[in-house]
Amino acid sequence: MEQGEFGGPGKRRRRCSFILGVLAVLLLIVILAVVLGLTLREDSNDLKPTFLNRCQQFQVKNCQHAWEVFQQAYVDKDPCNVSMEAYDPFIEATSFTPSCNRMMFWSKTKDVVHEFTEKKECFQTLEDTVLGSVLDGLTWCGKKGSSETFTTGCPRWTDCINNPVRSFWNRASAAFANVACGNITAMLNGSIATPFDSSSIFASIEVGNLKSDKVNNLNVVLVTQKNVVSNCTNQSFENLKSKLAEGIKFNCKEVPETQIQECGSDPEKACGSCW
Ligand SMILES: *[C@@H]1O[C@H](CO)[C@@H](O)[C@H](O)[C@H]1NC(C)=O
Ligand SMILES: *[C@@H]1O[C@H](CO)[C@@H](O)[C@H](O)[C@H]1NC(C)=O
Ligand SMILES: *[C@@H]1O[C@H](CO)[C@@H](O)[C@H](O)[C@H]1NC(C)=O
Ligand SMILES: *[C@@H]1O[C@H](CO)[C@@H](O)[C@H](O)[C@H]1NC(C)=O
Ligand SMILES: *[C@H]1O[C@@H](CO)[C@H](O)[C@@H](O)[C@@H]1NC(C)=O
Repeated sequence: MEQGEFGGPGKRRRRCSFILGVLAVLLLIVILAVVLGLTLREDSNDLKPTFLNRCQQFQVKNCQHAWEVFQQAYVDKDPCNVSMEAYDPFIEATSFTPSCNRMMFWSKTKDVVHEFTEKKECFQTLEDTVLGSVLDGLTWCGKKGSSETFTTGCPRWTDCINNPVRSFWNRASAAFANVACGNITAMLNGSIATPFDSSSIFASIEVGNLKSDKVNNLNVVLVTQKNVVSNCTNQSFENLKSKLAEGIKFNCKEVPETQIQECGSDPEKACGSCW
């Protein structure tokens, strides 16, 4: 036998330990996968405790009832056929009350707006209220013929229009806008070509639900970064104005992101004079 054809005894031993090494790694991967699989499966049952936990941070009379009517919106239904209206009982159960002059809307500025409202708790986004907080970041759906809630294998946002998560956010956004009062603020993105994007929830749901007998002013804060793409003269704001109920006044101001971040750390400015 030619040395090297199949490897000498030394090479064979090395190959042997190499194979053992590969087997050990494979075993580790299998163990990890099993452990991860179990953890993920546990997580999938987490919606109810998470919901109740978050709900109890707010003045909701009966969170258990809120959970039950929430579930009824999508359980035992085709996950692509859940309407906005299915969540009406949930909206009612939370008995959300607005904070006039402090309501903050946003579109394409998620990080900067939440960093700002969380730090000073003066302005309030939908996600800071009971309407949005209990389900922020979560996914859920039901299945025809089942009484369970699923958190995996659900349609994604764009898979179908009437999916449980999207319908929920549309309904909660409509409820938030419906009761908005006083001066309201909207943080929009000055780094994109169309800050008022007609496909956004802000444009397609919220603006149309603002009531002129409750809202005085809509103040747009157009957040700018290093490279300003759009300013307050952008044509899309004409579109916004045309969608506003008559009587609601429109203002727009370009504000650098750094200024908003600085205001977040100044309690007096965060509630008023930041822009
Ligand atoms: C969607 O649900 C409604 C009732 O919620 C029902 O009347 C309708 O037939 C359903 N559509 C489909 C395509 O399943
Ligand atoms: C505006 O949108 C761009 C592009 O999606 C993003 O990179 C940027 O961070 C956004 N600006 C703010 C203030 O959120
Ligand atoms: C509402 O906004 C208008 C115009 O920006 C301002 O004059 C008024 O003082 C504001 N009212 C409140 C309560 O903030
Ligand atoms: C606003 O943007 C337009 C182009 O979109 C530009 O012509 C104009 O000078 C800008 N205005 C200001 C005040 O920066
Ligand atoms: C802002 O307005 C929209 C129309 O609604 C245009 O399509 C954009 O091109 C415009 N943006 C800029 C930077 O001019």
